[in-house]
Amino acid sequence: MAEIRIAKKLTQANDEVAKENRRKFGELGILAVNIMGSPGSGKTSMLEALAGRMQGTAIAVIEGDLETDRDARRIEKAGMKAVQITTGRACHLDAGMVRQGLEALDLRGIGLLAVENVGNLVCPAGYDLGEDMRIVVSSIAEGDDKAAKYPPMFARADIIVLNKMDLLPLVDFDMDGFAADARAVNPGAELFRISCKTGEGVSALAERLACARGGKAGKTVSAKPGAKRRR
Ligand SMILES: Nc1nc2c(ncn2[C@@H]2O[C@H](COP(=O)(O)OP(=O)(O)OP(=O)(O)O)[C@@H](O)[C@H]2O)c(=O)[nH]1
Ligand SMILES: [Mg+2]
Repeated sequence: MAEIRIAKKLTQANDEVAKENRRKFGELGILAVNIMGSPGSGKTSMLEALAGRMQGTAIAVIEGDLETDRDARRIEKAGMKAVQITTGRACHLDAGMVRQGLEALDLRGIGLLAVENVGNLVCPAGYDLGEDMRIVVSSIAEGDDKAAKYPPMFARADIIVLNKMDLLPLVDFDMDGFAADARAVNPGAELFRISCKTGEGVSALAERLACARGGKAGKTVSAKPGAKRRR
């Protein structure tokens, strides 16, 4: 019982900081995107692929990993600003970590802030970071059953990205089954099929994000407390 009470308090504290983050993104007109998915699904690769296709939108990235700054270095190499948060043992980012990341970034001129969450299909789903949009990256290599087996992660996604489409001829993957499971768990989510290796589908995703960013920048202050979230 005591453990349950503590967990509730922690989540409430997280939600307060998430609100502050959301307010800040609203004031700055920045689209904040929380990118989640299994280790190796292609979260960093997707950001690298998007970088060259989002002309006119400067991207900054908060990278979350248990150890190393390898992903942040990849992001900088691709021309984006980056800050690495190493969580040690924590299997997800929380709103306080994102706030710390924001303090370390120069956000002037930034249109899109991407938060690459710790690779994990379970824990990150439970934490609001103050984001506008959630993207779950799954991949052909992981198998077609992930939406059905990890529903909380997929249920809260605005966009589901199915990456590594180039591997489809090599892997037994039931595309219709994956799409049906995703629809059953989350009928409102948009599905993008991409390959970071060949570039297939990445431009369409870039256009979708640019459009969302345009909508956000057009609002004066969009981060009102209690603003609509599909939670
Ligand atoms: N064939 C193929 N390989 C890909 C594709 N996208 C990513 N990869 C490879 O998949 C591996 C993992 O990609 P990352 O982008 O590092 O994955 P990640 O989700 O950021 O991984 P973590 O940060 O460890 O959770 C790398 O070897 C990539 O080169 C793709 O579209 N096709
Ligand atoms: Mg990564």
